[in-house]
Amino acid sequence: MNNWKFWTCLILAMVPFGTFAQDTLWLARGEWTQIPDSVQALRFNANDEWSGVNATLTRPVDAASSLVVVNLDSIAHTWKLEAEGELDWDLAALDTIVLEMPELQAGAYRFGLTDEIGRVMGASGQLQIGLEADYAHFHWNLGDWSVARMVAADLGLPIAWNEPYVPEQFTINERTYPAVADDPEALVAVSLGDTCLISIANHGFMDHVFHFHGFHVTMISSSHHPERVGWSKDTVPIRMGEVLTVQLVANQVGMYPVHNHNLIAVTNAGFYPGGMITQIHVAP
Ligand SMILES: [Cu+2]
Repeated sequence: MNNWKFWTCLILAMVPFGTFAQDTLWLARGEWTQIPDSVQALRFNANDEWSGVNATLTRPVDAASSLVVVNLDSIAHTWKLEAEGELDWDLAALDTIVLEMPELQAGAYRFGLTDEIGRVMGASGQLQIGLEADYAHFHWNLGDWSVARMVAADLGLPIAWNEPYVPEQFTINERTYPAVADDPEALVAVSLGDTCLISIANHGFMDHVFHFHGFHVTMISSSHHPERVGWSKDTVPIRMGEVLTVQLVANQVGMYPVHNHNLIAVTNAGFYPGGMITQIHVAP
């Protein structure tokens, strides 16, 4: 090795791996209140304080990185990144591990717990690769929640998977409408002529379908339906476990709703309107 290569390697080796905005996730259990219910939930928090909302990871295209995961829960879990190669890790109780994240192509990916308790209690989020460069970017993590299942999971009891699934709450980024509209990541606020991206991940236990008023969106990426890339639609299905990215061109001013087309999913514990509703605001 010649001299400049030696020094370049030495300097690179001293740069800490993973100097990205969110390089640590804190897995914690805490109280999650969705009126009339209040249940224990699991989340990947953005810091060591309970937020009730799963943090989002962003990374550039084609750059390996590391991720620190701090398990503040008193039981072991299993963690998975749903990308090529299906990357799995074990998280021991109250342990901290460093995950080596591979280089990935542009798009959105799901990560989350894969053990039964972790899945039902809702610890899963999005990894966004190379989506922040050119456009404003929003994201919707979709969740459907059965209080009975969450209580059972919190107590360590088996989940009655064969019984009818009757979720009471339907969330975007762990919030129900109208609180969804207070989330700047979920409310699409742009100016006339802007182009923006929306990454949508279905972390729930049923399929969902979203109807956009006022706009057609163009499919940019899809984990389950890559053949749909390039389609322009005003109604977008998101299968269980699917993550996709759509592009929206704000070609008219105004306020427009976006909502789940399944009517039960636009209620909060049976009351309409609620659940999976957000809005697009286009300023002049
Ligand atoms: Cu509609």
